[in-house]
Amino acid sequence: MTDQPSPPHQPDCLFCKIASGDVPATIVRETDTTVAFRDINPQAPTHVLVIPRAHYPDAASLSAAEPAVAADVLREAGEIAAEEGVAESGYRVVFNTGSGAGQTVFHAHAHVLGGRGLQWPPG
Ligand code: D5M
Repeated sequence: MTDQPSPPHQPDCLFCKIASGDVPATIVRETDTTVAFRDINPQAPTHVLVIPRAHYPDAASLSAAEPAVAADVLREAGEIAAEEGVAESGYRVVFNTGSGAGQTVFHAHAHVLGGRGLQWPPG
């Protein structure tokens, strides 16, 4: 039994429910601090989301509060790219931050996109 505080959790958050297993998802990797699953609306042949188990509304608030977990999310993104076979051809890690940038789920998440040519600048 440890006295560590539970990570922040928001009962009505979709990604908190995926992290806890209350909502099903196609999980590709899990660690003590992160969960990675396939995006329900893939924008590329590889499109995986990496989330912290803890609830923070976006990447900036996650990295301010728990920089080690933000680093875990980035490390997992790289591991997934390697496992999915897109690391050599190139891939993108995206944190949409704020509704003006297209964020629709307000639980921090990295999109890992690869397996096709990706345009720059992004739309
Ligand atoms: O990205 C939010 C992403 O979350 C978007 O690409 C769809 C994805 N999404 C939404 N619901 C689900 C479920 N249930 N499983 C898997 N993926 C899901 P954003 O950057 O906030 O626009």
